[in-house]
Amino acid sequence: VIGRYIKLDNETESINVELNQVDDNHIFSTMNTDDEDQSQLLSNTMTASLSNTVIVRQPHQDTHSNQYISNSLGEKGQPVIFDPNYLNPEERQKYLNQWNSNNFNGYLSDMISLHRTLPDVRDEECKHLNYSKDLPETSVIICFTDESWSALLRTVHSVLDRSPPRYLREIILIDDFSTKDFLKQSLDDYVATLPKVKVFHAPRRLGLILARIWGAKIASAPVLFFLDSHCECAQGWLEPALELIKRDDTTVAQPVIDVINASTLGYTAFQANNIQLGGFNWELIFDWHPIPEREHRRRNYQNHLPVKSPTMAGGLFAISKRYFNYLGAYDEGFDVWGAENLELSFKIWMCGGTLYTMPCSHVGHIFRTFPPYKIKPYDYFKRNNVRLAEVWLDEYKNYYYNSINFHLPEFGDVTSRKKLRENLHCKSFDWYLNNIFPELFVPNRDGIAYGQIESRAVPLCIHANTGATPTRAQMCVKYDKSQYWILSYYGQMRNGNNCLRYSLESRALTLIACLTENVNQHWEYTKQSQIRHTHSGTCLQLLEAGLLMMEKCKRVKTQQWKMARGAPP
Ligand code: LR7
Ligand code: MN
Repeated sequence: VIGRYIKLDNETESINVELNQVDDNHIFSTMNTDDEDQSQLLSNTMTASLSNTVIVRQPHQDTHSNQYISNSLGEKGQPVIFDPNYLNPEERQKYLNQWNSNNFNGYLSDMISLHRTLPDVRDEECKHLNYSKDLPETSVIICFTDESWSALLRTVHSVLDRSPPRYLREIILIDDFSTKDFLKQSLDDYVATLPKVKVFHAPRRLGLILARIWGAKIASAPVLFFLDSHCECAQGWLEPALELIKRDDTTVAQPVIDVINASTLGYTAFQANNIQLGGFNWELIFDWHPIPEREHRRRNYQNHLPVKSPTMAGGLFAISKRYFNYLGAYDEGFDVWGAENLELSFKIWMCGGTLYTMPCSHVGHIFRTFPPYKIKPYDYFKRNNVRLAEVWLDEYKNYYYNSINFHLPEFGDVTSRKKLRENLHCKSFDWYLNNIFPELFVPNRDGIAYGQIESRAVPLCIHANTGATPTRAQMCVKYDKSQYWILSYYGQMRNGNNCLRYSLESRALTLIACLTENVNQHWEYTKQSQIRHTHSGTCLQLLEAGLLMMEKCKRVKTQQWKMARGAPP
């Protein structure tokens, strides 16, 4: 703390704030104000009086105790509202460079303590659980390429600071051929001062998947815990996984992945009654789903108990080293990034294991819109996915191939992976879908009407426009994906993974991501060929120029639509 109050320009009043120095260039205040004018004035005054400084405001108070908890930046995982306009040109350039090289606010990250505190975000029930006294040891494996210095080391310190030492054998850092200089000698030097941490520099770019396989080979503890290189482990993150794996080493456990905001670095936790489970769609893209009712029931509505998850996000999970190797680690033909998370998820379930999400274990992850590192000039994600589909999806692979128009890239040899599946006597993908992920939409199982929806009044077809634009009818075009619909058994009118939605409040007919059990997305195709919205009891009607409206149901041609009944072929 370098000061306590500041006089404002108008000289008549002074505000009592704490001024804290971060380093030579940065001072921030913990003044709690929602008054924009006041804070603006304060910032101006300070920038004028203290040259070469930036003011960042940390406006949040801890609402529970109603007092300031922290007096330094980002502590308790609080968001920092950061205004780059107060930076001098040189600092501002650094700030922009950090965004460019990380796709998150690396400049702010560098100002926050590597040991910053986080609140104990666990549900009350979690805090009173008793764990075995002799849990297995773990090797934490963190692969990175050109990661931000502070984000990487905050990940490392959060592991060191919040793991019971007797359960942490080592932290293995795999540097996947980074180009940034500070990730070489300086990192080695820094890490040499830390207990249990080792860095290994790859001699060439391995890609995330081979880097992980390498890390797993080096690891000496019976449990592997993988993390991304921009995470923060919260209080009690480790024990729940070790407990599950100790009981049964074919159990794979993932923490709740909390959100660290890419610009404010604020930490937001998911409460146990609100966590999301991993799924995927037929483009083989990972997605999130709410916990289905069947899982609530199985757990007797006890939110803190582990939840069976159909898939994993991929970056953050614990697995026994023995079981990881038994399952054949990852397909070494996967390049750079992607598909490995679904491969491991399918293998776990189909080959006799269990995949849980643990509501009592929390790890934050900086979510960003796209990765910043150099990528190869071909679609490795697609190639990885084709390998995945060939080996694990059986006849269901055609749904994926359909989504890429059956344009299969060269995907190499998958014989050894098929052999692996055979040797392990794994169950079928059909079994997986029916038993582990029954919520997934399977076109030929769950469709009751399909194809184009053509008006009986004029030759126009309902056309899918995503986003806020209302859905309209256009000239019918055969084989156009935007005109291919499936009415599901559950009443969804689907175009790919998007569903037709009508809300009485907004009176808008739009297309958004499908959600099961959402009344606004529930439709019927009636005997009179109407498309009826169940909740509002209205029918889809064609107006002039392809405009669509929901109207009172009546026998008019403009409310009649041709659609093929039965499941799609
Ligand atoms: O070539 C590479 N070499 C690497 O070492 C590419 C990446 N990496 C490192 C990278 O520095 C990072 O630490 O691998 C890690 C993952 O890459 P990210 O953070 O750029 O990707 P992501 O968070 O979007 O990736 C999610 O999906 C990936 C698919 O391959 C991996 O499984 C990631 O681990 C996974 N991240 C998570 O599950 C965290 C939650 C995000 C979600 C959903
Ligand atoms: Mn990540």
